[in-house]
Amino acid sequence: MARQSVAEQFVDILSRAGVKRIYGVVGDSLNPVTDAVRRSAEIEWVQVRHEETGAFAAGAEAQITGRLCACAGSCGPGHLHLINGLYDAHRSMAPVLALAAHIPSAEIGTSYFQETHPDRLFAECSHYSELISHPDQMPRILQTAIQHAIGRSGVAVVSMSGDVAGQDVPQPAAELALPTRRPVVRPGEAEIAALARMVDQADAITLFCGSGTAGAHDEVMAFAQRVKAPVGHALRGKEWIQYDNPFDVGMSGLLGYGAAYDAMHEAGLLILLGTDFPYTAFLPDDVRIVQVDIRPEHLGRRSKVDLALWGDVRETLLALTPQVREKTDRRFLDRMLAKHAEALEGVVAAYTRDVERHRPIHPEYVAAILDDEAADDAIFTVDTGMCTVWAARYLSPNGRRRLIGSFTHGSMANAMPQAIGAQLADRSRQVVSLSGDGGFSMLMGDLLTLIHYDLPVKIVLFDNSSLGMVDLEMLVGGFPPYGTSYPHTDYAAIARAAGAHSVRVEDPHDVRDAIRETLNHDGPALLDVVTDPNALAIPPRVTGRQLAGFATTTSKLVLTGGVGRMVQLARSNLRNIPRP
Ligand SMILES: Cc1ncc(C[n+]2csc(CCOP(=O)(O)OP(=O)(O)O)c2C)c(N)n1
Ligand SMILES: [Mg+2]
Repeated sequence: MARQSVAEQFVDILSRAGVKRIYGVVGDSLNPVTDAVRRSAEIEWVQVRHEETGAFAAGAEAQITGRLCACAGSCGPGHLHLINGLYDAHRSMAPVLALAAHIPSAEIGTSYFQETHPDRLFAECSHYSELISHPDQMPRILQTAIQHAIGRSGVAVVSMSGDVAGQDVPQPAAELALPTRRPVVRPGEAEIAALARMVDQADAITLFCGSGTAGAHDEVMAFAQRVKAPVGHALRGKEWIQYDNPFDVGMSGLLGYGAAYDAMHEAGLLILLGTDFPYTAFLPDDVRIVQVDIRPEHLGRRSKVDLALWGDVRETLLALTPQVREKTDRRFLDRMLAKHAEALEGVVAAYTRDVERHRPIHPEYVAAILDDEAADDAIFTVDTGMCTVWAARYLSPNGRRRLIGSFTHGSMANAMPQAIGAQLADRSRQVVSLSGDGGFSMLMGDLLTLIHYDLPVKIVLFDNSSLGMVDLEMLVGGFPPYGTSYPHTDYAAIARAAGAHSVRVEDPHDVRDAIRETLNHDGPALLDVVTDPNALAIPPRVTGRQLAGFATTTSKLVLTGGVGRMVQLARSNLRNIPRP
């Protein structure tokens, strides 16, 4: 049998684990690996302009496909550039394998040119970070890394010097047992029975859902129906829960809306389903709380819990629902649905006034039309900043659309890089990046990657010449805005010069046509919408201190956000309340 190099075996094992592409920038220390990729029929090298983009793209591809995805950086600065995107992937629980190439192995520890210690560097943003310093370590280290990334849903990093990658493996890899399917994890019978007792005893139950409810829409609805519970969600639960939901009371948190906060605080029993929602200020401390999570380390770390269940949400509800008595009293549910509809009606009225004539263009108007015009199975990637607010409030999930952002790590510049990974996973699907001008310009070089690979990503750029979210935070905190504004930039001209289709709009009357033209274009396209930097949204719960901040700066800048099509769901849920 022909001899195989460590690099060839590396690529071979990745492809057997389902990896389709490696995002990266080449470099001397990576050469044996990139050469093995060049000769591989299964794995493609995606040549990004900045390694951070590659890590974000791999993380997004993993979130869309559920498969292991990969990125690579050359020694020192090359892999250092991966780090922010890897933090995001890890905290989004995306299975990503990163290769951090290392300086020549004989030089490690001598402060050699470009020296870093990648196995230490990536320890915090991974489940596993190890150095392959001898060919004999292959294939076990790589297999272990893959098992960590898939099995524990997050990042694993393998560091390896180019000289090690270029050596022959002592023996061919045996068939490896690679875990590719998730197991069923259900709490024990005693725990399910204890929860069933608590549910039977409780009068007013609220469910609060996070990303752990992925794939459990029907089970959550069936349980809510049985116990007449309002259902709220965190941002990462939105795409899984906020559609076909007769129990919807909206979203809690800094960007929240509707009655989720009240439903959680006025309940007798609050059940947290697959959520690691970080803002303890929004969680009640005088309500009985049950938490269900697949990750035991998440249990009880945000609020006190009266009962903790270690298990998958869907499996837990499948076991629990038949064990609880059906409740007939809908009073709490109906009161919360009414409160929710009322809260949404209020903001709709505030937002819809004059918005078609408002100049500069109101960003909420853009988001509302985008929601209307985008495909039913679109993938939206959303920049951190005000775009997150508009996406949370205006994009309507339906069980087929996807919504990806940097919702836990909170990094800027995520959306366009994530769109690259989402689009490469499926070229035929509509992928729309909601980008802020600050975020877009941060990794703007990778607009060239879209063009290079002719990826039909649609970038909708909310161009407010400002770091708008921080402007708002300064205002809320009582600081005068500083360091937040940018000179006006014609991003459409930049995109056109780079080879993308582009449109710039400044008149609200042109927004719908421009969005249609952009979405219908058969190739990469950028829509530069000049938006109002002062279209601010305030969180529904602001503390006294924060309010003092508002009072000391100017309050007339403040506009509460609208809520788009959600109001229709709230209205129809109200209509569906059975009349006695
Ligand atoms: C990498 C990074 N740097 C800084 C921040 C702090 N930050 C959060 S949102 C934001 C402003 C984003 O501006 P832009 O992309 O233009 O969006 P806008 O809020 O204006 O819509 C900043 C600076 C961050 N989250 N991530
Ligand atoms: Mg901006």
